[in-house]
Amino acid sequence: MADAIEINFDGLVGPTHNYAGLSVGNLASQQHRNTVSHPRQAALQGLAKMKFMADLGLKQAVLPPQARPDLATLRRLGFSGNDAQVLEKAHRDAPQILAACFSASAMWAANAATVSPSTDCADGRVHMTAANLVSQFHRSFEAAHTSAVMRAVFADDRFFSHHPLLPASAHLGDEGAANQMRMARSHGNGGIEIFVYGRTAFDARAETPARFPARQTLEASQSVARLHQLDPPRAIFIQQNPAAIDAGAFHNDVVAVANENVLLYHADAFADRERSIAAIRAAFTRACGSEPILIEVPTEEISLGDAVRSYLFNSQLVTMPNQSMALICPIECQEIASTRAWLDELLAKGAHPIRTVHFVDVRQSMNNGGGPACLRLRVVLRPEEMAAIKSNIFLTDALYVELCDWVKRHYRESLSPDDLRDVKLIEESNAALAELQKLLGL
Ligand code: SUG
Repeated sequence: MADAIEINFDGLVGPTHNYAGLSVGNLASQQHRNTVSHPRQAALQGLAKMKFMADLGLKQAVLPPQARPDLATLRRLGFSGNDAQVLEKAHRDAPQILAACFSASAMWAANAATVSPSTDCADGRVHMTAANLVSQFHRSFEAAHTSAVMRAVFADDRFFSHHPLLPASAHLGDEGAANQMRMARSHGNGGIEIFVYGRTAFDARAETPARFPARQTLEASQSVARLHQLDPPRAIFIQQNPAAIDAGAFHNDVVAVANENVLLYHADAFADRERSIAAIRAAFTRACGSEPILIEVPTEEISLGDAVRSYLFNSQLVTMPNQSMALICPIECQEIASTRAWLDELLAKGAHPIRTVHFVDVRQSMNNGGGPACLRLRVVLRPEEMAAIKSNIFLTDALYVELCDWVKRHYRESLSPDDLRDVKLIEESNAALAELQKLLGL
């Protein structure tokens, strides 16, 4: 299946994008708590990134936002009456719960699911497990809807196998592809899947971060690998460095990114660095018959603090149509001296296939701890698998224009914390999503 390609499915930012400081351990989310957000700009920034990727010659698709506020969850928690009354009571008694139910966090599609390409799976189908996201309340109720969207988009069961969400328990906290990296000689070849977990749930003596929660458990990662029918030697489990989580790397994709045979990672990304790297190298070499290219960034060149501030490792590392690689970085990497210098040097020394670096502005998402790579879910598909997708979700020039126009007609320019009690926001969001559904043929 050498002709398989990678498609980036980006989450479209929803009309209620706001800053409520909901994610403990996510420094940007905490820093921007209760500041004014700009939903229209956020959505246009996301769309501009998608268009940029498509213009590079890469296949780009879009996933719809979810309906927010989640009134069903508010009612489940005892807020009653008509919609306006539910908002008013929640705003008065539990403003953080109201904000959680308004969160547009489904935009970070890297947390939507874990996906294994058909070539990795014993039954030759693409396997998908939507993430339960149990570790953060506001993200936990994305899961059921995400699962439904995945089943609707990847509907043909000759090609796609969907697994139910893992049980909604802290023991099985699953954050999707943000904690999984795939490496192979090329996207179409069989490869290895590296699952990076934050803690071991069933071992009370295991090392855990001291300050911040470790969201992904080993037991969740192992379950996904089993469900996806991965060949055991090709599925490896590496613990994320608790110090990285404590420095604000709440997902592995804040400190590491892989593409085909290249792994770019911070020296402090993994617990027991030498053993972890040796395990990755050995598994890759055994499975792929050649050595991987491992680019380690030392702390002396980029501190963990700068890695988290810049989101350098949340860049998208992609294979270009001419087979070279490009790194699509958040614009913050250009503004921080250490990452800027490191990127200049990366391009100067060439023992790796990365030939170009581009910068994209997704600041509205970055303010909530979501960089370029957080916004997308990677799916490697063979031509016949791609042809089985019937909805109008692949980004063309025409769809891009339509989506920008749709955003400009429906999204507010800004949202402040107080706006979350405005019942008109519900009507506006519903109208926007109803129109989008038709536009995307979902
Ligand atoms: O889960 N932020 C998201 C950011 C997710 C980034 N994704 C990846 N690294 N793949 C999170 O912490 C902030 C919401 C708020 O504070 O309003 C938030 O949910």
